[in-house]
Amino acid sequence: MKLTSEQINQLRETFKALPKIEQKRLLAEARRRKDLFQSRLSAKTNRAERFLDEEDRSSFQRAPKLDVERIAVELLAEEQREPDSLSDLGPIILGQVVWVGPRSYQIRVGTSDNSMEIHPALVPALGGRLCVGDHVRTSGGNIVGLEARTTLLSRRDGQTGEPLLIAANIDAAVVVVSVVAPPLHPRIIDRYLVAIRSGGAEPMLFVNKADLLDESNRWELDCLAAYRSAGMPIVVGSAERGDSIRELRAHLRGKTCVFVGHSGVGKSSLVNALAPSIHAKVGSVSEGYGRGTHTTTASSLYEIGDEICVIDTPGVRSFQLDSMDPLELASYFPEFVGLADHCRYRDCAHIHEPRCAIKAAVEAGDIPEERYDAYLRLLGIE
Ligand SMILES: Nc1nc2c(ncn2[C@@H]2O[C@H](COP(=O)(O)OP(=O)(O)OP(=O)(O)O)[C@@H](O)[C@H]2O)c(=O)[nH]1
Ligand SMILES: [Mg+2]
Ligand SMILES: [Zn+2]
Repeated sequence: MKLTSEQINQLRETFKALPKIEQKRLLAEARRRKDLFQSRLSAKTNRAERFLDEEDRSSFQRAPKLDVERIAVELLAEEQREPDSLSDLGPIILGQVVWVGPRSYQIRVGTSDNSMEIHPALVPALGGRLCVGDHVRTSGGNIVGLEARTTLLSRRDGQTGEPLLIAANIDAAVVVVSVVAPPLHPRIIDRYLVAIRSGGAEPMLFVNKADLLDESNRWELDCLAAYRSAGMPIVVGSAERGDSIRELRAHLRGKTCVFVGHSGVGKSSLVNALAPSIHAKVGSVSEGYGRGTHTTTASSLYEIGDEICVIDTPGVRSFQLDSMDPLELASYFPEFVGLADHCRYRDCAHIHEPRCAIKAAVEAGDIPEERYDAYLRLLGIE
């Protein structure tokens, strides 16, 4: 694709306005393309060298210098591309991805009862890279472009290291946990909190299955207080008994939100509690380990009234973050943000540095120790 310098400048501006996590996704894909191009080029050079004289060889080796950011910007252009010949395809109609299955995307066009199914092979530049919540341009039964994402939630594939997209254009992400069956795992909340903030959405915690709380396990909720100080609203309730469902709805009013968390914590049950007409499939929890049985297998977007859209997602076994440096990580800890200006060093990583305002605040009890420990743990320092 040939781009004018004006288009490149405009795309650079769009790129800068994207959520950090979306910029990282494009840069990672650009790096992958650059490596692929360079390994192909060096294979070609090796093959050709045998037949080249000295002068030709040096010109061959003067391969173009590839700038990863420039490739990322071109990728963005590719994803947002308008078809070359609009007249062949018909008018452009905007739609939203409401379901991503293994072999097709479901796109809602206009109103909720008007949707169409599209095979990923018909999405040339985007194949496999769309997620629920994406706003797309469609034409003649094809997806012909992707609107720039305002927010994005993604995680890292534990095996390939590639980003796995969870939901786009969400205002809020609700981390659903339960105290009993499955048991509470606060560490996953730390990771979700960072991923949600780096994707530009507001985080919230819903502690489900409050009906199973009693004197023997209520103390487990104590560790959640630290998240309140991290600016995360917390609602304790029960999808089964209907506790705090009204409060949850009030938090979500007017927003598009995604429910995330371990399998079996009750994400789909919460969707049903908020909107009984939806009938999202609900599974069971295994007797022995209290683990979920991975009932929801694909993400779906539901409209539930009060201008609320909810995206129900499959439960995860684990949640891995993209690697990030201390300065970026600290920026997702709101309790650190104002204070970090008072550290002695501007680029203080708040680990071993002298006169660190964050460490002083932890010692004074102004920042909960759990939050500082979470920060170190996420940096790989135990
Ligand atoms: N006691 C109790 N059980 C609940 C509550 N909410 C959900 N459950 C039960 O928890 C089990 C799992 O619920 P789901 O809604 O399928 O959980 P999920 O988070 O959607 O699970 P995945 O789709 O596998 O990720 C079901 O047996 C529900 O009946 C609750 O508030 N209290
Ligand atoms: Mg489910
Ligand atoms: Zn510091």
